[in-house]
Amino acid sequence: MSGNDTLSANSRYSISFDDRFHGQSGNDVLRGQQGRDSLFGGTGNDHVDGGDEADLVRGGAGNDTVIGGLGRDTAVLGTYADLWLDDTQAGAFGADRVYAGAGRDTLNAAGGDDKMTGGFGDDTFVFAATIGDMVITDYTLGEDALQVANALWGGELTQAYLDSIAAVDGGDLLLTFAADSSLRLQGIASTTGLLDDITPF
Ligand SMILES: [Ca+2]
Repeated sequence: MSGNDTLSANSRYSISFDDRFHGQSGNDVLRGQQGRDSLFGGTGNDHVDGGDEADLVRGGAGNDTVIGGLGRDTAVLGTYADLWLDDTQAGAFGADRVYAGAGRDTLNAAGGDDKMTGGFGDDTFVFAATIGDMVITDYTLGEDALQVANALWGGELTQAYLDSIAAVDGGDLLLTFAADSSLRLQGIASTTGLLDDITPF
């Protein structure tokens, strides 16, 4: 398909419940709804929504909005400035794998045990109060940024407080907010400089 397409895969009418859409060029709206879907926005500024279950959602080139929905999704946001959104969900059920790719991306982690790679560009990772055990594989101090819900901080956000919830674990920096609520920054050895990257909200 080319042009600006709006597709909706309502798998109530699908035997397999598995849909595959390629939007190609144009600003496409792809909605997977139920089923294990494979959605690719292609070029253009696309809206790609996996819906329920474990989907493969890809934005392609352009400033895309990519939504995982429920289930353990794999997301490849593609080039340019993309936005990742997710449903609130807990633990392994919502353990998404997100590759943001090149560009200044914004990744909103609403819940689940997600693993995120920002890729090239200064990326912003946003953590709502409902996060599970999150991992960022390539966090870069002073370039990437963290927005963290006030509800996750058990005290005033100072360097001393940050140090009190931080631990170096296996070469990573692990921030533990509560049981089953943490953020692992792979390859980061200390909290030095991290406070300047964090915006509470
Ligand atoms: Ca990026």
